[in-house]
Amino acid sequence: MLIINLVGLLLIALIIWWFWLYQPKDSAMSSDKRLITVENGVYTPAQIKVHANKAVMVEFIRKDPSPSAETVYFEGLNISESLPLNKIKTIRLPAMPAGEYEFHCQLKMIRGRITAR
Ligand SMILES: [Cu+2]
Repeated sequence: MLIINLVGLLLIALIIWWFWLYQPKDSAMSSDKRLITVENGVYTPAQIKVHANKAVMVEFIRKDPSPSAETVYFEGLNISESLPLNKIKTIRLPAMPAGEYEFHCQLKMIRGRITAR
């Protein structure tokens, strides 16, 4: 009886740990540089997370030859940069207050989002 109770407690502890306490390592947060690929009309990844109030470098590599994909605009940051084809372009983003920031191509067909927190 005691053994069964112990096993039950252990299971409960395991469940609590798994669902509430365990958090997979957030690789997006741990590195200070992100590489975003522009290909087939999408940004990959299209969602990136950054630390709020801390400048960050993002790298873009554009494999999408369409002219509209060439420029990336960061809403609310007043940044627009042109992306060379098949070459890594590094863009420095200023420290952002916590919030959501959209980025997109010239015609807003390709969209992404930065979450600063
Ligand atoms: Cu476009």
